[in-house]
Amino acid sequence: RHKFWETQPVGQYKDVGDTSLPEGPIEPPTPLSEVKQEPYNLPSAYEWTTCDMNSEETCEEVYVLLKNNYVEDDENMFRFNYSKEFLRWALRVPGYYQSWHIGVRAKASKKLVAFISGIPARIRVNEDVVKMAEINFLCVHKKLRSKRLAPVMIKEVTRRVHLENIWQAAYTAGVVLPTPITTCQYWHRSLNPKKLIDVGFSRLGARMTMSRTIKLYKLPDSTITPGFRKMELRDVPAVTRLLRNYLNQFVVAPDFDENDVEHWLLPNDNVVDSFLVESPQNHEITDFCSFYTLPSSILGNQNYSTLKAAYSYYNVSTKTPMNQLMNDVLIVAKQKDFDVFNALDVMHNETFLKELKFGPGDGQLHYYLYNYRIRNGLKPSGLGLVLL
Ligand code: MYA
Ligand code: JJ1
Repeated sequence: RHKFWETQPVGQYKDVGDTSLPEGPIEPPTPLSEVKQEPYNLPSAYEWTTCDMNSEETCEEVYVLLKNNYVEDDENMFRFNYSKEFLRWALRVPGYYQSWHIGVRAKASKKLVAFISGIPARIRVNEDVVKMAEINFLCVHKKLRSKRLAPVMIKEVTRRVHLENIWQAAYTAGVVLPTPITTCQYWHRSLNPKKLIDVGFSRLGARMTMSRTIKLYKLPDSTITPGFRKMELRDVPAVTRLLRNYLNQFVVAPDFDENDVEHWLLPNDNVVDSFLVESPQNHEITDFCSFYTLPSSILGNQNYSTLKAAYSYYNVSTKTPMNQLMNDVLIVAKQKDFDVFNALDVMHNETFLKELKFGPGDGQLHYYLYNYRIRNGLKPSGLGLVLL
């Protein structure tokens, strides 16, 4: 059934539920001298290219490929439209390898027709911190689909990850592959219900009028929690402590240091927004919340071309109730003109989703590890990891 994935060191369907298999790497590392030194072969009309995301021109090419060919919903009404700024942030991370930003070009035209990327990360699984690659932005041009290009790209990124002496990876996908460590549900909180209904993102509920719907989703004009403010550079040490302590309780979570927090969580215009609660009494930082900006193109609507979506990222509450904290972040997102606020049922998100009027979407997100077996089934609430 999975001609490619059956050959890979990932949890296989036949092994699901086999408790005799040990947790940890599925196969041991091989000596670096035994890692294949040359790239895998592509069909002869195509060639590998390493994408320099510092180059405005290359970044634009990756952006355009994804804008026209990346992930869509099941009815092909929306397509992710990651901005160039976002792609630079997502790929030029602390300690990144340019060799893991891999493109495929048509030899004749030099047009970029496929892409896959990896970034380095330390991911803790139970007690073990494992060096991994996070694989994302796998994309093959619509005209080149179903030609088995994706397996070649996955093998090539795997080879280049191995060359850096890294043997595990984490990735997410909307499709089911062998075999998810857990499956998460997308939830959506309408901020601009009229537009969402007009573009077919949501529908008027039974016995609901437009004006009742608008009233239902109305939010206060300004945030409520005293001491709620934007995160700044000087907050990096305190936020790192708060977040590390919080992420400790999850089975799978990133092992963030101050450098990582500065990169991933310090506000970056139109890419990532972060807020915290600083106690007005003792100036202690007690709570934190964040979201990233990922618009989608609206396919074939007369009136609108983009859906402005915010995605819940890392949130920590120790003093402000999670509901109140997230209500404040919804207020900020509304102020910033987002149409919808999206979240997965990971970490403690279930504690606020229903109360804050999120509804389940029609999409799921499956989480995977490459060459690492997790013994016990993991619930979404055991996941402390959000991939972009
Ligand atoms: S998830 C986002 C993926 N991108 C999209 O959905 C964008 C729109 N779609 C496309 O561009 C194409 O449909 C893609 C497949 C490129 C997805 N992850 O070439 P094919 C398997 C893994 O004929 P195409 C993200 O970016 C499929 O089961 N495998 O198919 C994370 C089949 O194998 P098998 C996938 O449709 C990516 C084979 O590919 C995916 O032309 C993580 C068919 O190939 C998928 N999303 O192209 C990648 N979709 O026969 C894995 C299909 O066995 C990383 N397939 O069923 C693994 C870790 C690597 C590093 C390891 C380091 C140690
Ligand atoms: O956004 C998604 N679904 C929306 C739109 C559905 C349009 C028709 N298919 C949705 N809307 C309902 C909202 C409603 C608001 C009021 C309350 C009730 C709910 O459900 C879905 C997620 O639900 N998104 C996708 O399908 C996009 C792909 C998701 C997989 C992503 C894979 C990414 C890989 C990255 O590595």
